[in-house]
Amino acid sequence: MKNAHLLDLYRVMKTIRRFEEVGCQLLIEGKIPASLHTSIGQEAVAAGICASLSAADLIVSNHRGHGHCIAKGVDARVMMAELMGKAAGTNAGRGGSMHVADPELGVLGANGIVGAGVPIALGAAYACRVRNSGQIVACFYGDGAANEGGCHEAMNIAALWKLPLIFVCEHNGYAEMTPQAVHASVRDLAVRAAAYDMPGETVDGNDVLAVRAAMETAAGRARRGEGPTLLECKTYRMRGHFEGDPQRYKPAEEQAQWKERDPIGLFRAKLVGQDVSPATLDEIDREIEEIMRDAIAFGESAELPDAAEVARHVYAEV
Ligand SMILES: Cc1ncc(C[n+]2csc(CCOP(=O)(O)OP(=O)(O)O)c2C)c(N)n1
Repeated sequence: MKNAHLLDLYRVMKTIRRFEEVGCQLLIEGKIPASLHTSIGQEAVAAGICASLSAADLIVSNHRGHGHCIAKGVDARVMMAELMGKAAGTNAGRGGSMHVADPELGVLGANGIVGAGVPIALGAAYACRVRNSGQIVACFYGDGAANEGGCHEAMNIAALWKLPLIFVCEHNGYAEMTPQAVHASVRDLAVRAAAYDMPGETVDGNDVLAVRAAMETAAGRARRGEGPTLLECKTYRMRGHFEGDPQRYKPAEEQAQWKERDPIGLFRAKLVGQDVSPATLDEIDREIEEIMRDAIAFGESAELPDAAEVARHVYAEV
């Protein structure tokens, strides 16, 4: 892979990390008026999957969706404004962190209802087929969502109709506070793909190049009309389920082990090992800090929605 593409992956992952770290700080300061679910530790999944998508392709996200949206091209300023409930946000301040959407960029929406995005992605993939648009759809959902009935219904129909859909299961080990061993009968959720006669692969979700390679194959199949793929990306949520979660259910040793496998640290080391100079990466980091400063300033100076228009954008206007 060309160095420029590798640096893009680094840039996307680091932007997600810093966006969410900044978001955590703004939450403490009371500038974000809702709860925040970060994907810190899971950035390689968003970056690796979206690297194989074109601008026209579509994603469906979940309640932990900042990374997916950034990787698909949502502007940090507009998303920060949304998190702050401002009129300049992606959803005109009506959605907040869990509902970021930007259809122009192919982001069909984050979703606070666990598993609810999966049937939406199915519908989008069916629309791509009916319109013969050439687009494909990536659907991000968690290991908890993988047990929802709608997820299985969507997999069945997607496989039956060979729809251009990639099921991206972000297996971060927990559904809220429930460890995977307590909520799923299988260790590797990718084995469930066999029940629907589609390919399923378990990928190291902290290795952005592994995620990207698996997605390249899956996206190729989808584009050729060969149907869906289930990609289970094994990763780890390095912070709480929500900001403020004391995480008593996570063993300290487990947290320490995954800290060693921080996807950004791993990728940075790999790049430096491939003769990318640390100064080049530091320069990208500086650029990202500038983007964050700009996003905070944009969000803080943006207006709140006009109270007289409170019902606008809530119901469809026909
Ligand atoms: C239908 C539904 N059930 C329960 C909840 C409460 N809830 C919010 S997030 C969550 C866990 C989701 O786990 P997972 O899908 O693994 O995603 P993760 O939070 O690990 O990213 C639950 C149970 C919800 N929002 N919607």
